[in-house]
Amino acid sequence: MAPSAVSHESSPAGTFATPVVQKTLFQSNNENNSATVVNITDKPLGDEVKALMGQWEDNFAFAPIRESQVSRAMTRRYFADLDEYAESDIVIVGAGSCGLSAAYTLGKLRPDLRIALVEAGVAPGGGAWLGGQLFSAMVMRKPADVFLREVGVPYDDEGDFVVVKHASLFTSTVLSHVLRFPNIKLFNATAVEDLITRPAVNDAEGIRIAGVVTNWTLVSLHHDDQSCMDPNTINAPVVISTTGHDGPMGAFSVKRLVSMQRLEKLGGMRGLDMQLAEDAIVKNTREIVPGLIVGGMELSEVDGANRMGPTFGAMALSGVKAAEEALRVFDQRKKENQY
Ligand code: AHZ
Repeated sequence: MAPSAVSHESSPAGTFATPVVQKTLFQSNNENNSATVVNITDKPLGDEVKALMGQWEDNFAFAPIRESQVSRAMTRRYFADLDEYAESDIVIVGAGSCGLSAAYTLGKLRPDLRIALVEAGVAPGGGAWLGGQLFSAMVMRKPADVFLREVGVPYDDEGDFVVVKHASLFTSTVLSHVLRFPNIKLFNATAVEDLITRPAVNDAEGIRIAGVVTNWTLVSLHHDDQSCMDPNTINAPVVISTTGHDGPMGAFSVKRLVSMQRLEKLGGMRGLDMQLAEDAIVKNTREIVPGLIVGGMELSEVDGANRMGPTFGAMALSGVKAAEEALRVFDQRKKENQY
């Protein structure tokens, strides 16, 4: 038996079994086809937290700590991760709406693969913390509502499209799922500043992509005013690049393909046409050079596709397709990736 109302006069901690809800779970569709979720916010505040309340003066103290314990707890894990993920199976560059959706899909389909998610910003999520013009709501055209039900994000159904009440709810939910996968490591504040290449097995293809070159983003931003700050590397037979459209950090991998003369030129993202843009991005999400899958708005720069502005269904489903494409070529690229 558990108390149903929030009360400061709680039973002592340990009297009641406290259910731990690991994540929001999608249960079923209701008649309006909107997501019904078991939401952690539907649970009353837990007994353990309630037991703290009203006790701050007399019975409250943190457990003891020494600063070196904090330092070692962080650095030991980070350096172990750097060691483990130096050889990854798949690297995803950019943790915006497309990259996060790709990571989620891969995490679900292939718990056996080691997946590094490299994000230049301190805060993952790219442009998906707000809808258009800094408004809160996020619009997704159907059938991208399937992805919202998959990850457990509720929405209003408006017929041909659905609306999430705040874009941040989508981004934070997908991010929280991605971070829980034991085989995915997010390296944020870390920029991909080059691609690792190898001669392609098929000469006509010139090169294949065999990993990424990384640096702390703050270091990457200072190559012009500091001398020689060499990078780090992550080897992987498949890289998924989702760095967004051109901008200070965007379209990174495809611009690098042009400067290394593997692509003659970029098509350049075209003007806004929601109707055309979303289908084109999802349908054309693909491996553009052996070992390099490009998805999301980065692809619009390759193909000269339209932009869609503030409608995000194509980003979620381009992420799903990028994961599918990566798995389609994975065994072959892994076989080629012998040195
Ligand atoms: O920080 C970038 C962002 O989080 C990250 N990124 C860019 N270059 C990087 C690099 N190394 C590591 N060299 C890098 N990370 O990539 C992420 C891109 O996220 P995004 O939200 O910009 O791109 P997306 O394709 O996932 O979503 C695009 C959203 C847009 S823009 C748009 C329009 O203008 O029409 N419409 C939509 C839906």
